[in-house]
This record gives sequence, C-alpha cells and structure tokens, in this order.
Amino acid sequence: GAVVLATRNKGKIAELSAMLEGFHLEVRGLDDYPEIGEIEETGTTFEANALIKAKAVAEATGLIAVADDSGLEVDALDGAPGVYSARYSGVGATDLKNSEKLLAALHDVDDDERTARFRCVMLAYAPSGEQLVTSGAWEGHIAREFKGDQGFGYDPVFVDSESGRHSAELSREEKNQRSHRGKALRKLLADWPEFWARA
Ligand code: ITT
Ligand code: NA
Repeated sequence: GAVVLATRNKGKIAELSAMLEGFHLEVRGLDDYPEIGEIEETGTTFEANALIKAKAVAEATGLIAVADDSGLEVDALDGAPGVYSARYSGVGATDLKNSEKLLAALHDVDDDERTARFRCVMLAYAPSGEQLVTSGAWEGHIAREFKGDQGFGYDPVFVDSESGRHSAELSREEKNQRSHRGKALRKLLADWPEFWARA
C-alpha cells in the first residue's frame, strides 16, 4: 500500500523517506499531488497542526497521510519559537534568518542557560478517520555559532546533549537515531501494526 507524507519541507521528506526504506510501503509526497494547495496551519499546538495537515491530505488523496509538526523550544525564551519555529523571523523567513534571530535573542544568555529541545508530533490519518499519533523530543542546547552543513532548519545551531556535536554535523542516519522525528516515526510504525497493514 501507499502513504503520503503531508509535508513540503524537503529536510523532513529526506529524513522520513530514509527511515521508511525497507517497510512495505510506497512513500509518496505532496509533489505527486500538485492540486493540493497550501494547507494553513491555524493551530496553536503541534498536535492541532499535525491533525490539520494529515486530515487534509488523507481526504484529498484517499490514502493514509502522515504529518509531522515540529519545532524548537528554548528554555530561556519560555519555550519560543515552539509551534512558530518555521516563521520565527517573520514574513520571508528562511532557515538562515531564523537561526540568526535565535542567536541574537540569546546573545546575553549564559552557556548553562541555553538548554533547548526539538519536539515532533507525528500523526497518521486514514481516510476512514482512524488516527495514530506519537511524539518525540531531542534534548540539547543552543550554540553561539553555526557549525555543520547537514540537515535543515536550526540544525547548525542546535547541539546534541549526548555527543556535543551540532545537529548539522551529524549524518542523516545519526540524526535519525537521536532526533525527535526519528523517535516519533519509530513509535508510529510500531504502535499499531494493523493500521499499517491496511495501507
Ligand atoms: P510542513 O508544514 O510542510 O511540514 P514546515 O517547515 O512548515 O513544513 P513545521 O510547521 O512543522 O513544518 O515547522 C517546523 C520547523 O521547526 C522547521 O521549519 C524548522 O525550522 C524547525 N525544525 C523542526 N525539526 C527540525 C529539525 O530536525 N532540525 C532543524 N530544525 C527543525
Ligand atoms: Na507548524
């Protein structure tokens, strides 16, 4: 059977596709469905936005859709940018501008107060209305400079607690082993085998 990844983020697609290799699922993306336009994320939680994206794509395609809503929570910023991570630097936000804004916001924050975590809520939605939802977190801190050229988003400025390496220095496989997204997807695939058998 086939599933559709309900995302336009190329970084997410690359990571999710790599983890889904070896499963008996044909993985499609929104590029295969140009008629599906922009899906407005009006929710104020990762869960709400994941549901909006997965439901819209399942209903448009008649297939199981998998959405990922994720973001970075920085303790010194009371959890910001959180659900607004993709648009942190405003209209015309780019990964580079978002990370630059974050480093500027934390300029006066001491090393031991720069703790942060990535969060991911992953939601699979079947055309029947059945749903599966999981989440994952990845602990780290925010560096003072950019390092690494892998990954996307805040990866150049996020330092993995365990290895002390910037996320953008990790290979895709290493990142998937540790990341919020890897944890959430592995749970999603393990939680309800009968759900996936219907795909
Ligand atoms: P879709 O809605 O099409 O999936 P998006 O990029 O808008 O794409 P989100 O609304 O979930 O997705 O925003 C997630 C943002 O959080 C993303 O754009 C990055 O800025 C950040 N982010 C999430 N996971 C990340 C990761 O693994 N590495 C670096 N940054 C990440
Ligand atoms: Na979002």
